[in-house]
This record gives sequence, structure tokens and C-alpha cells, in this order.
Amino acid sequence: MSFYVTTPIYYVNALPHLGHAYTTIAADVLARHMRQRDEDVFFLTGTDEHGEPVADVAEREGVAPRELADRNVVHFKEMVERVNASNDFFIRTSDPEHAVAVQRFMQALYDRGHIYPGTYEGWYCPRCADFKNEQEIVDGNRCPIHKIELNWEKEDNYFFRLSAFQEPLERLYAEQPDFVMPRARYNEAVGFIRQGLEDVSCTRARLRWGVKAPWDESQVFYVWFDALLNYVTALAYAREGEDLTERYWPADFHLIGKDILKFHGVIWPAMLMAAGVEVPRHLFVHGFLLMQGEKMSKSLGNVLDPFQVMDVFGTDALRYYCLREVSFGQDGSVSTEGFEARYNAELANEYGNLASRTLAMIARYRDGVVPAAEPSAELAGDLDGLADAVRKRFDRAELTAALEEIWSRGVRRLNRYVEEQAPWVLAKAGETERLDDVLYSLAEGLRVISVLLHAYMPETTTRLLDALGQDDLSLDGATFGARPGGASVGKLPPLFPKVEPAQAA
Ligand code: ME8
Repeated sequence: MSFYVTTPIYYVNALPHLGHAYTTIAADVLARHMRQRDEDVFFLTGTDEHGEPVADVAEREGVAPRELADRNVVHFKEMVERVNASNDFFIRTSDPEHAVAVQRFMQALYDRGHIYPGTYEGWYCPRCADFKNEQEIVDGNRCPIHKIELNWEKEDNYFFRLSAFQEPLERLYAEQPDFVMPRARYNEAVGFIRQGLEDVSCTRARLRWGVKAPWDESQVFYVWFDALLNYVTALAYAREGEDLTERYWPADFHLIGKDILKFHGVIWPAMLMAAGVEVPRHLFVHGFLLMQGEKMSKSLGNVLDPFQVMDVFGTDALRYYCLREVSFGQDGSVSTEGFEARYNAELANEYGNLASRTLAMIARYRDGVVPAAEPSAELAGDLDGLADAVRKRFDRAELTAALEEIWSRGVRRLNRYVEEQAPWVLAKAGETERLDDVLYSLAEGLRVISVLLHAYMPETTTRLLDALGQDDLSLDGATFGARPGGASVGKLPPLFPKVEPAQAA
């Protein structure tokens, strides 16, 4: 089966920050997990390069928008690589193939009568590239997200007949209760639709940096119409000489932050319906990472640099922390202290220690060979069915819940097992058979949880599985007791070395 997952495409008007890394990591975890299930995965990320958000910053910096985009896209590509994202393609909306496909799609909407000329007037946030209605604006006429003053804009342009999709959208939400997840976001989208949909302007007359409307070249498309289409256009040219649209569309999951729900939950499905194209299966809407209670963003200037964190603690630690600390789907605070606490307590002491103790005991008591023995019945209670529970969570993109389950039924359970069984006592007492069972069960438990954790921490788990003499990453193999003993274990430097405070500062 095919599985298609996307991130939002990020604006290239500034440098990437932890918020961008967050969605990219989450999408990667989902993509890697599905590959472990032998799904035919396509994972797309990229950059949103047109429109006011980029044109305005370029003007302020005295460079052409393309120059700014070319300069900043490098940092986004670097971020994607540094977080170890296994994306299959990186789309830039300035790709000529994308522009042609946007024109074709929008021309079809125009030809079908979904687009008409009109005049727009209203409060506009150039950072969001979005008009705000009276209920949305704060403190007089400020943007609720960027806190900047809004501009009153008036211009002749073209409108997309969104109002005509009121009923089809209500039907979509009624028929597909999992179209938007989690439930609170579904309710929010439904609430928005029920307020009554107005037509939205889909071109800009004043702007030059964008894709030209083919039927009126004095206008470029409003950046959101151009941007949303990336999810479809990329499939046609990601592989040279091959069109992947049939194979992967509709997308299984668009992962997005809650700031862009309206576009993805309302405008995007309406555009697709207007063109007679299937809508995506699910949008998963995550919350904001907050620092000192505020949303991290470029404009607020309270940005935690993911590169620094990865330099000191490694990529896997950042990936783990992001999905562990903040329940995926909710807002949550992140901090350096919180990060270090989890790094030490959970990664180094719980998982890292479990790994090094297990390997050390197999080396010491059994000459480095996992004994052939029986899987422990006590552990089976927790480990049997764990892979299935994890699968179910992943089917709903519940990445934090899945991780919690692996941690409590797997990592913590195995640590308790070491204490309960005290293999060193068994060794002293010469209880050979019992010791064989315990060491085999520990190696096997560690293998199972490492396969399940692989999507979250690909580098670390690969190193550990290598040391256990195991290379099968398939979810089907993540069954306790499925692998016999006999493997030779290797040496393993600490998975999560202690970091000196000076290094972390
Ligand atoms: O909105 N916490 O781009 P953008 C969590 N180009 N996630 C965050 C975050 C935070 N503090 N800050 C950003 C755009 N994000 C458009 C999208 S899609 C067709 C076009 C993540 O650069 C989150 O995924 O402003 C959010 O939705 C996205 O970055 C916004 O990135």
C-alpha cells in the first residue's frame, strides 16, 4: 500500500527554527515507521518561496526575492538533512515545473467557472499573507499571530468561489470524522465552516513575485493557492520521467501546525473538489512549541536554535525530546532545562543504561553470545501486543502516545526486570539456566523496543541493533521471542554520553 506524508512548505523569508524542525521530524518519524511496515512511502517537504512574506523581506534587505529564496533555501535543506529527515523530494515553489502545474490547475478552475473578477477590501497581514476578519484582529488592528499592525488593502483581483463549497465541505466533515485530527481541530474547522464561507481572493494585482494567472498576466496567484498545490504538483516531477500522482495521491497525512488549519481544512479541500480531484485522507494538526509561554517564531525573536542542540546532544536526542515533551497535537513548552532533564533521565539513564548493562552482562557472563533460551513470561505480558498498540497509534499519527507506550511497557519495564531478576545474583549463585533466560529476554526485549523506537531515533537504534547482532528493522519482526539466541554482541560506546554543563551552555 502507498503512504504519502507531507510537511507544510516553509517560508524562506528567514532562517529555519525549531518549529520547522518539529514538523519535519514528526513527518519523518511517521514516514520511517511506515517504511518499517513495508508501505510504499513518499515523504515530501520543501519551501514556499512566493508572495508577500518573501517579497517584503527581500525588499527590506535590498535583494531580489529569488536571491533571498536561493540564499535561505540552503538553510532549510540543511535543517532537513540535519534532523535526518528521509524525505523523498524537496519541493521549491519557484521550481518551473511547479509554476506550470499551478497555472494548469488554476486555469481549469477558471474554465469551470470557480473563479471570477472582483474587488477586495480588508485588513491584511503581510507576514501571514492573509486577510483577517473583524473577529480575528486583536488590539485595534493587529495580527493575532505576529502582533504587527495590519494594512487596509483594496484591489481588483480574482476570487475563488469558496462559498459554493459550503455544503460539500460540511458533507466531507460529516462523512469523514477523521479528516482533521485531533478532534478539537476538527471541531474548530467545522465551526469555521458553519460560520458561513465567503469567497476568497486568489490573485494579487500589486505583487510581481509569484505565478502569473494565465488568463490575466497582470496578476499573480495569491501565495496560498500556489503553496497548497505543492502537495499535488510535486508528484508529477519529483522523479524524472515518471508521474507519481496515481501512485501516491490522495495524501494520507498532511502534517501542519494549528496556525494554518483554515487554509488546509477549508480552502484546500474546496480547491480540490472544484478541480474534481480527491481530497487528502487526513490532516494532522499539531500545536505550537512554546518558549516561556510564547510561540516561537522568527518575528518574536525568541528562537531556540535546533542546530546548537543537535551539535551538543545529537540529532536523535532532539527528535526524541520534541515528540516526548509536547504531546503531539497539543501546545507545549520546551526549554533547555527540560531538554537536559529528559536527556539525562530518560535517554542516558533509562534507555542508554539498559543497553549498556545488557550488553555488558552478556559479554561478562556468556562470552558475548546471546544465550538460546526461553522468553520470560513476565515480560511477555507487557511486550506482547506492544507492536500492535504502536501501529494503532501511528495509524492516527499519535506519535507521543506511541512513544509513551514504548517507554512504559518497554524501556521502563525492562529496567524493572533487570532489578527484579538481578542477573549478577543469579551468576553468583550459579543459576545457569535462569540466567540464560534473563539475558536472552533482556537482549530480545531490547531488540523489540529498539525496532519500535527506530522511527524516532534512527541512528542510535541502528547502532544498538548492530551491537546486538540484529539488522531486521521490520515491524513484523518486533515480536518478543521471535528471534532465537545465538547472536554475538559487540561493544557499544554510550548511546547518550553525559554532556558536561560547559558544553551545553
Ligand atoms: O505557514 N511550533 O510557513 P511557515 C510548532 N508557507 N510548529 C511550528 C512553530 C512552532 N512554534 N513555528 C512554525 C507557512 N511551525 C506556509 C505554509 S503549506 C502549503 C504553506 C511549523 O514558514 C508548523 O508546521 O510560517 C507551522 O504550520 C509551519 O511551521 C509554518 O511555517
